[in-house]
Amino acid sequence: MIDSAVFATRRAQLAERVGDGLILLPGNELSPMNYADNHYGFRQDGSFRYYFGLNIPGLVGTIDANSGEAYLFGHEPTIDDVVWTGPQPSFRDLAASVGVGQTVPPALLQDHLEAAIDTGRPLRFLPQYRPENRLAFESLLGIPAGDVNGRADRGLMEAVLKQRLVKSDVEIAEIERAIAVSRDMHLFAMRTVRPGLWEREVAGRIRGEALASGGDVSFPIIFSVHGEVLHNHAWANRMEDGDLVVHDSGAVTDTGYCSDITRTLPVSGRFDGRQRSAYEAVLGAQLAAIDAMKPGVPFRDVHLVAALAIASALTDIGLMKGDPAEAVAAGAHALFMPHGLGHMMGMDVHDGEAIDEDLVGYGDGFERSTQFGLSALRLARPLVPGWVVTVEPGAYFIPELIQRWRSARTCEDFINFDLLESWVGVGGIRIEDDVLVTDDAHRVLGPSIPKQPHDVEAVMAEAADRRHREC
Ligand SMILES: [Mn+2]
Repeated sequence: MIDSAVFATRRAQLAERVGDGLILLPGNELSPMNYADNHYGFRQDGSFRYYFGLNIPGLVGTIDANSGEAYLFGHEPTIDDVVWTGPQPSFRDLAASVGVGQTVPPALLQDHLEAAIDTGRPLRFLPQYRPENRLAFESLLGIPAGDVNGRADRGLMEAVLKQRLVKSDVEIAEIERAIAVSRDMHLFAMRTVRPGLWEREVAGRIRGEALASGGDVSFPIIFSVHGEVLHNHAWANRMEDGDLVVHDSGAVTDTGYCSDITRTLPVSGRFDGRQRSAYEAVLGAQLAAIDAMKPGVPFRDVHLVAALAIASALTDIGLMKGDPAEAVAAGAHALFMPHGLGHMMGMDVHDGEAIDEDLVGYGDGFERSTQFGLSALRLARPLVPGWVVTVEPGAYFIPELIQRWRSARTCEDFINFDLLESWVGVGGIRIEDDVLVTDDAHRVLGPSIPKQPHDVEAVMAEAADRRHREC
């Protein structure tokens, strides 16, 4: 439960920053799965929840930027609502719990918006990622659904991001609560993974940990022995001795804050020689990158610290050759790590990207690179105290990519393709933690989750021992 004054203060700050006009912030609706009344679990829009707190579908909030007044549009529960979903608190009380005194029936929303437009003041809204909200805008405002995002208000987008990306102590505490759930999810996986189990047998129960905490997963769980497929949501493989399994998952708390943590486990319970050397390359890169984080340092530079650490370690292994710094400048490391080092995290697992990915991560003189790998970096600009950023380097052995680079002779001065071909099958490794930028440096958030190879192996071995004793 977050105090009502927190939401009132956020709205007042936004109104002051934006200055004039009416700010329109629609919440999310329930999304149907396969027919209208059978819907997916509800997930509120991040910006609506940040300013209006309520985790209920079908609401709309407005903030008058001139007067600072806020309105919530929704209806009082009907007897039908009570019959089907049980006794409900009154809408007026819910609005009061987030500091809003003015509740208005949804039928009056159009008049409210038109009254503002008639006075010649701007109506300001964010880009809408849900099609039903774009359709609602079409019928409310007469803007064709396909044009809605083009008419989003740049000043509002910047003001909301400036506010949402810098986390308060209350928000950091909520994120750490989500990471505590992540810890349960990861320890469960470490204690359960073994040869012969199907990925889905573990992934389904990992989600159970998130649900049992009172929240849910913050995004679909990635749990796969094909970790080289970066966003593999299938869980369709049987885990075999000698496999590595990438487990990238997160929780969302009942207050709407996320975690996003990745660990990579040896299915056998012990890393073999090649797995260990590649794992240590990734872990070394993650620790070096975290160490480089402090206010004012561009996250692009932190990404390059990780890239250089991976290139250096892979050169020691013999998979890369030549000067590691030159290899990174040429983009050769991206054969192994084709993604960016991390992203903002908060109420959304990619915080702020629902508003605009480039506005979150670029600007301040930073432009997105076109180089393969670096072009996938979502955040480049200098770090600011209060930001929470994921740090998630990886190393992957992607057969199709290796083949393509080999036949095109891409970066051949830096890659030992002959040795590399014998590594196809190792799969992928990623290690991710959530890091707060503090006033002078950084802090890795949450309770610690084993990531040193011997710590991961110890958790797995202890669980295996217990299983044997119970047999
Ligand atoms: Mn992530």
